[in-house]
Amino acid sequence: MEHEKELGFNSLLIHGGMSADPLGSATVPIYQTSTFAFANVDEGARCFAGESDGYIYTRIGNPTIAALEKQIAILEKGFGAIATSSGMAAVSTIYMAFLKSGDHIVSTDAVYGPARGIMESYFRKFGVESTYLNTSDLDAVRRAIRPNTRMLYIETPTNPTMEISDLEACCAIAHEHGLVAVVDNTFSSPYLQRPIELGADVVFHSMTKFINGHADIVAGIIIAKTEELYLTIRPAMVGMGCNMDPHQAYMVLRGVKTLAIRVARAQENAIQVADYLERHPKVAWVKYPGLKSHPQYALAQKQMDGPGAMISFELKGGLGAGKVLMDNVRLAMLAVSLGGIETLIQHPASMTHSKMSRENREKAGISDGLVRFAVGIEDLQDIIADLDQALARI
Ligand code: LCS
Repeated sequence: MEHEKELGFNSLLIHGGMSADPLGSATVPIYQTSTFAFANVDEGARCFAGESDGYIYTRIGNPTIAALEKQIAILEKGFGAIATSSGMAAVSTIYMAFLKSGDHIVSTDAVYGPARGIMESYFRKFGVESTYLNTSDLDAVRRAIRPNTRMLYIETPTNPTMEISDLEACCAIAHEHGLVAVVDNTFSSPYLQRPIELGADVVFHSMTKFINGHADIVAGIIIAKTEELYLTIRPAMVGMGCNMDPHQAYMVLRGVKTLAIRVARAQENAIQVADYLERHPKVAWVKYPGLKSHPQYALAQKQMDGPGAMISFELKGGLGAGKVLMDNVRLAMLAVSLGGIETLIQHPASMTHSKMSRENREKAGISDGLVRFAVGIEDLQDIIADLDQALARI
């Protein structure tokens, strides 16, 4: 569309990145093909030389995937985006694109478990060093930077501790030291937080979560602030074969259209659920950026357009009580993942973050009793009634 710059967020969700289809299709067609025919040898050579924008091969690029990349780049205010097969493919691509043997990365301790796991296993094997710390402590971030530090990788809010890092300040520190500032924006989605506006160089998502939002697809995407960054990341994705499939792209294009109404509704529910939990006599603590008791409540108000739909909490009875709760919910599904239309509950210490050492989990604030609650878009009274009946069994 010509006038994209003037459109609001909701209109961009529907029209952003859409080009007029020659046959008038209202949706982006699925180009379910592995390869594309060239008109002649010279045209093929021009495509490979980058002198023509014709498509070559779906691992390198595909019109359905390109439409999604354009859409998300617009929403995140980046130069361009690179879709990947999963959120973890996005993480691997980013590491591979920017890090080399001898480099060092500083990152959030309560980052999504496997993002830290592959750094501390595979990338360490290739000589990449890492320091994980609470990136909401800016002095600690400054102190951790070494002459060989290349990347500051922030997740905010964190999975599952709901800690918030000051993106503007963290990105400024990164740039003072010549580091690339990478932000995992999965928990907020571009509807609630746009890190590039706050200084990030590279943003990524597990689109498995809010962006697709229907628990039927695993997918990821990386958004680059500049053309130079885009051209650094894209070949790493293509070379490692981390590409998305056209059908997957179509599903996400379908899901993203309702991002704003889904997140707004789930958030409305979450605000009430967090309040309910905080008042419940069997609950020890609740961590939700929309509660005044959250240690970074003011920062969340400043850098996010809303507190989102993820809550973590612990019961007074610790892990034992948490297990009774998780085994007795009926509406909420006991399952990992988040950001879908349905309410999910899970136990990070034995599930999403079970591969972390106990020591690292404790340092990152992931206690054994921590329960993570991903609020869906069901009726609020049903979500609360479900928690109520399960809590009554403790
Ligand atoms: N970043 C964050 C913040 C995530 O929560 C996840 C997945 C990823 C990256 C990786 O994305 P994926 O490859 O799964 O698309 N988080 C999950 C979770 O909390 N439960 O199940 C998966």
